[in-house]
Amino acid sequence: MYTQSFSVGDGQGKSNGPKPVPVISVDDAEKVAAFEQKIADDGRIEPQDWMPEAYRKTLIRQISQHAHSEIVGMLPEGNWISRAPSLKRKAILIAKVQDEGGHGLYLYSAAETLGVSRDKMLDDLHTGRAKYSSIFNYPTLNWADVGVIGWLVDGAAIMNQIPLCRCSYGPYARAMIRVCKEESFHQRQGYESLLVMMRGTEEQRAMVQDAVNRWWWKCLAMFGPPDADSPNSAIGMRYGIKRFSNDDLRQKFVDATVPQAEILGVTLPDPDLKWNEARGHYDYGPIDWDEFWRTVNGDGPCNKERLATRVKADRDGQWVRDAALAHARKRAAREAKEAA
Ligand code: BYC
Repeated sequence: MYTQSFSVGDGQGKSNGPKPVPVISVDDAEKVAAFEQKIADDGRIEPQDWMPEAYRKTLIRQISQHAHSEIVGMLPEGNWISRAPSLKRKAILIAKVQDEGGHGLYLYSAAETLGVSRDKMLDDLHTGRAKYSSIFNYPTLNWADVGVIGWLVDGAAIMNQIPLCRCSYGPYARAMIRVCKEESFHQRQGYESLLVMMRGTEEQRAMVQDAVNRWWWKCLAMFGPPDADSPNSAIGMRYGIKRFSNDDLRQKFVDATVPQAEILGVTLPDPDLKWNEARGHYDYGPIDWDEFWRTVNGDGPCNKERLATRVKADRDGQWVRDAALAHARKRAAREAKEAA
């Protein structure tokens, strides 16, 4: 754990009186200056470095939500492993879902370097205190949904996550490099499977279009609320955690995806979608933010099901963790005895 002498953490200010004003000693001021300089120089902050409490908290919030999104993100596609249409598609899907589990593990490990325990993060997820990406609270109704998740959901994730490879916190940035490599494979396999379906029967093409119609708007919302309604953006940008705003990334995603949709031969379900010569970007229609917030706040179509599945998986896996710990304890005792 770090000693954060400039800390204005949770425990402080709980009394009824006025919040104590943090006293900045010369020593503290030097630490703040060194931290700020490293951020200004686009350097990396490492776990052993001094950091302001607000930086640590912002990172824990974002990285843990990101980790939760990865492991909850295994569920909508995991539903289709037993129903994949061929051995090849099944093998690809198993590998992809495993990758998402791995991403969750890298990210929980990165968050742990900030002094929060994995048990605490998982407890927050399982009790509904923690957020995870809104996108995983929608159902996967047909096989084309799996392809569309790869193409659009992973495509949106890559757009958001490539800049995180340059995030100011070293362990998060390094985890994201590996995550992005794998996500890019996920996106391509999804797009390829949709290309195959679009060259298939009329019914297959209709399945793809139906899946695109259901996922398109949810993917645009994935980037988070509009910049004007994004309370965390200012601190994320100031500390070099976020490099682009929610709206900028959303626009980049739209601009990159429209030509891909044309090649695929699907229509994106937005009558307002058109190239704006003056802006040099595609214009797009309004996003239903009420629906987004309802889903984020627990009332989406699959929120309850997703959480219940996670809690059950955690409970069912308890004996494995107990056994691993018992084995580790026995081994440590044996080694200590042999060394004595
Ligand atoms: N869903 O101030 P804002 C993946 C929350 S994994 C739910 O803009 P920030 C994948 C936000 O947390 C995808 N909640 O926040 C995995 C905040 O609430 P709190 C996940 C959302 O942090 C498996 C409040 O709204 N990717 O793609 O500056 C298979 C206000 O928002 C959402 C990441 O986590 C949402 N969509 O910006 C396939 C990437 N959006 O915390 C694919 C890392 C916003 O104040 N995270 N909220 O209670 C980020 O880049 C940023 O955290 C966000 C939000 C852009 C998501």
